[in-house]
Amino acid sequence: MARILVTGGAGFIGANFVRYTIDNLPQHEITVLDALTYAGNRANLEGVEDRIRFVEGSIVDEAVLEPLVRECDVVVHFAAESHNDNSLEDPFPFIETNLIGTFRILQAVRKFDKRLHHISTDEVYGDLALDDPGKFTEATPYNPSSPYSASKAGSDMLVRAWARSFGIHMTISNCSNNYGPYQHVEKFIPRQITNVLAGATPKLYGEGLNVRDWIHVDDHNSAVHAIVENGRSGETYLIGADGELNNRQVIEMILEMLGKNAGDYERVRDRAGHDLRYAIDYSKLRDELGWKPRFTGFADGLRQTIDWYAAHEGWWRPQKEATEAKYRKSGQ
Ligand code: NAD
Ligand code: TDX
Repeated sequence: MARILVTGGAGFIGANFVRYTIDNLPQHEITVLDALTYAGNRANLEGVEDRIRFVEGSIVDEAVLEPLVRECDVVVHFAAESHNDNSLEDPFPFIETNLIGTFRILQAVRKFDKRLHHISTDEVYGDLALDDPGKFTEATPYNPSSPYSASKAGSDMLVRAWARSFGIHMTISNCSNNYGPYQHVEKFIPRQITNVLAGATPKLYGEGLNVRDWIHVDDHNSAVHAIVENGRSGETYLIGADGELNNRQVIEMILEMLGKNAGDYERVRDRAGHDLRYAIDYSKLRDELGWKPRFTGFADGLRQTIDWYAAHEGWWRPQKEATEAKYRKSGQ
């Protein structure tokens, strides 16, 4: 049994982590610390609230953070500003939460000698060419492109420095693009699903040839548990599930699964600095920890995700109009 402090536990991946833990590892005690930004939503924890302790507050706020870290065994740190497009419009919250917030967590785990698992992204490695046969590995040099990915790269570097300089017990995971229930409608897959459900046209950036390496959120979270339980302190593990597809393929699949013509989408302004391709080699995680993904068929996972959004209009409707208003302003 462990007392786990989950930062960002009211967001997409964090809330799924809480649910996954309650369903599969119910011996653990969970405290969620979440600032409930536009991306955080108490409704993501509906049905499990009585199984956890929920604290509303920011990881930047030492007065809130420190007692929670003191009382836990391990911090699983999901809290972040997570959307590339937002980081292009207004980078400051990314600097504050992803860098200063992670710094505060590091100081607290150092002070109370606690274990930290830091959740990060494959975007810290920059991008690969479309015709590059290679994939990212733990040895790929950092080369982030956007304010978001630079802030995550910086947070990873801080975690490594605190391990080397102060001997904190930590692991880091860098995961590829997640999909599944409770993902904010600003992100690619839920935006397109809810566009179709709302009678609007799906929006593809540029030519749509950019490749993302999709992983179901439950596979990300089972890998996080494998690392928290058996990962070696000081190590980084890449998490992926061999899910490479370009955006055009994904948008066409969504349209077809919802009974529309595959070509019923609109091309909009491309993202500035748009990364071309992400691809993960997860052999270290597989070979060292024996982890493997459960959702190996993207089409099945996507269908299940579409069904979830179709059945939960009351969850996504309140975010939809404000999100699309933001996109309209930036011509996307
Ligand atoms: P999200 O935006 O859905 O959720 C982020 C959560 O963090 C929200 O609940 C928000 O309220 C909370 N938060 C933000 N600032 C905070 C602060 N200062 N203090 C406390 N809580 C705060 O993001 P997500 O997609 O669930 O991503 C979670 C983590 O996983 C992030 O660290 C992200 O970089 C990483 N990641 C995401 C993906 C992906 O595909 N979504 C892939 C790899 C890694
Ligand atoms: O409307 C859209 N149309 C479109 O073509 C949106 C919102 C996105 N896109 C494209 C941009 C990307 O190539 O789809 C792809 C995926 O976009 P996002 O969902 O914004 O994800 P991405 O930028 O790849 O980053 C995601 O994966 C890595 C997460 O948001 C990050 O938090 C994570 O670190």
